[in-house]
Amino acid sequence: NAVKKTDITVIGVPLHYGADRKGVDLGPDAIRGANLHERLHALGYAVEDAGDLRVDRTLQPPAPGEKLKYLAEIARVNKELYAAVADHMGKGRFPLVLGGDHSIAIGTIKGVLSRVKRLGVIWFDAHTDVNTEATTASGNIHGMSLAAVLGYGHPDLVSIGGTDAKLRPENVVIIGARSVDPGERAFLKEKGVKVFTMHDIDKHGMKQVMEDAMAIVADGTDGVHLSLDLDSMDPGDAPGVGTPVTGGMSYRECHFAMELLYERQLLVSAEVVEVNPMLDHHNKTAVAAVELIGSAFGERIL
Ligand code: HAR
Ligand code: MN
Ligand code: MN
Ligand code: MN
Repeated sequence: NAVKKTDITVIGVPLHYGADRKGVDLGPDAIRGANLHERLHALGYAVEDAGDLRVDRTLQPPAPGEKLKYLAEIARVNKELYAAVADHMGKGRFPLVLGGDHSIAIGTIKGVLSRVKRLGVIWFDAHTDVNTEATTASGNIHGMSLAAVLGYGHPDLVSIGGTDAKLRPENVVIIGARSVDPGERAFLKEKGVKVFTMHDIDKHGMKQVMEDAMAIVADGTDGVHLSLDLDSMDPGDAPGVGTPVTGGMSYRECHFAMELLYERQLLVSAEVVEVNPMLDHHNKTAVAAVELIGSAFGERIL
């Protein structure tokens, strides 16, 4: 069920509540508008678009200090996403989920877990998204999604898609981290999640980091999910994100990482998140996202 010669289903999730910042809900159409389908077609894939999940646009802002902002709607949308991903994968298709903010990783990964019990996850991000309501400073659920799929956090998030199939911390790697909260640092250490920080990329180079990362996520698993937060890239190359952090992965490093991923043929599913066209310049970040997807699906220079 690796990427090559697989039929792809695109699922849009125009959700911004996990970031509590407007614009990222326009991500799916910005990515489509950057010729996602044409690019995948040119590589020989059969692509179907399931359209966008419905999101309630009318919610009132949360009370100040709320630690799980918009929890009910985020949980509802993620449950629908879980079901959609499980359904399309059940038909032998490769789900490619377009965010939306990174809280949608909960629905995506739970859906994939329902089909691939021993799942590896490769999570590109400037952040590590392992806060819970106990540690978050912002109350933004997009900073809690990785913790939730590992089984930690609010029951309404953790229980999405059932709790039988579990993502195990030893099967997860984070790449590109450079903004980690104190509570997250403790969580990562305690649970044993391997993080390749920007320091590691600087020190060892992307080739070595990817080889080590892929060895970890491939070990004892039957497939790997790619969770690509565009803020993993340097804001100079990907300015259209809600929480930019300087000193990120360069355009070339990111491309190379995706090319190496394709070479290993590990992927069974992918999501691209946090593209915010309202903060972007000429759709640059969505274009970069589509180019990265192209590389992850086999595009080469020659
Ligand atoms: N760690 C911070 C928080 O919990 C920032 C979260 C992240 N933003 C994202 N996710 N785009 O990676 O609020
Ligand atoms: Mn993220
Ligand atoms: Mn991030
Ligand atoms: Mn390319």
